[in-house]
Amino acid sequence: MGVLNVTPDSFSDGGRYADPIAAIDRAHAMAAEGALIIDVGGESTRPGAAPVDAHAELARVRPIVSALGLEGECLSIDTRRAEIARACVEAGASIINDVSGFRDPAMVEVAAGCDAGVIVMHMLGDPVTMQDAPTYGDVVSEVKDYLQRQAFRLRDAGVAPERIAVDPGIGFGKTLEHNLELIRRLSEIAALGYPVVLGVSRKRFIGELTGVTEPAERLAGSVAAAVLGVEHGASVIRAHDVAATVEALAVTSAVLDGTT
Ligand code: HH2
Repeated sequence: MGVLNVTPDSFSDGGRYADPIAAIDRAHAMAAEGALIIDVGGESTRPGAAPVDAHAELARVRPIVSALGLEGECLSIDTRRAEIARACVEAGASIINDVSGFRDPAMVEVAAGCDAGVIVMHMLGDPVTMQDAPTYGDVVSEVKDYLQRQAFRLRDAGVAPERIAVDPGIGFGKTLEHNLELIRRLSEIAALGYPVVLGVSRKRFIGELTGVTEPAERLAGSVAAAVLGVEHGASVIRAHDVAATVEALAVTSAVLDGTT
């Protein structure tokens, strides 16, 4: 899954693809590099980010989703807002990626009223406060229980289980140790039976481990985390650097299960 942030302020690529032509070119480039899904987002959810106005978010994402949808790309819309999810599914998105894990009943309703895939992600609180001393008893069991509960809510509303994927939400209300524990024990989350999506690309914990302060330069650490994620059960890797990630995962799957 290639990341396409059409925002002015995303933590690693804010402003680069705010122009629709640049965004569409970037989507084509990621597809050519091997991305099977393009994840379009119009709101930064980096720690401390304030929410954007719904009109502004829709104005950023809808033209891109419509243009790419017409070309038949597999698109995911990264949003916490029901009206944005609905408009983008109508415009051609086939996956709703909600970093707030379908907490909003209106989001569950949108999911139930369409046939898009859904990604249920775990986040502690909201982006403004999530990194204020996050605490858990056992981070893996708490995240797993939350994902299972939210998946049941979706299923109760009529979303077929085959449409659901889960994501532990690396960096969303987690310390370095929490992130490492979640990757190390990702197979426990995969045991829920839903495909696991993992977003580690360029994140702060990679910088904390490597000393690389510029997010766009965290490639080696990001690829290492992606490979380990797949080894521990991830099915989808959300990445900014698609070519390098696709190459690394080709080797990983060949070694793990003979897929060449
Ligand atoms: N991470 C980010 C955004 N959306 N979605 C899923 N499912 N999993 C993730 O880990 C995830 C996500 C944050 O990364 P990015 O989009 O690069 O930054 P920003 O939120 O600043 O736009």
